[in-house]
Amino acid sequence: MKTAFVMKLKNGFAEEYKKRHDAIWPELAELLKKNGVSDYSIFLDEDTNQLFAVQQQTGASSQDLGDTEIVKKWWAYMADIMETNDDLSPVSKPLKIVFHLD
Ligand code: RM4
Repeated sequence: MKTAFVMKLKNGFAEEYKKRHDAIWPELAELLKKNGVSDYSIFLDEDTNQLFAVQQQTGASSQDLGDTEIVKKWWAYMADIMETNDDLSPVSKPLKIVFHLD
């Protein structure tokens, strides 16, 4: 199942965001894949700093893995450049699919 959600980057951190994701922690990548997340991309609207994430998931979404230590650590690591909730999880909103062409 393909799902999508939005998050928010703090202004001026586009380069840093990409740099950190280019060097995503292997253990996080492994956890995502082990939990059925694949074909996972995040796009940035440079005018609004909105992050648009899209992924294939067979089970939990990447955002549902926040109870694992590695995701909590990653979210804390990213918190200085993203809009977060009090628990440092990224503010994220799931999106409704309205069109798909195979
Ligand atoms: C994002 C955000 C998401 C995580 C990806 C890898 O910035 O932290 O929750 O799944 O990185």
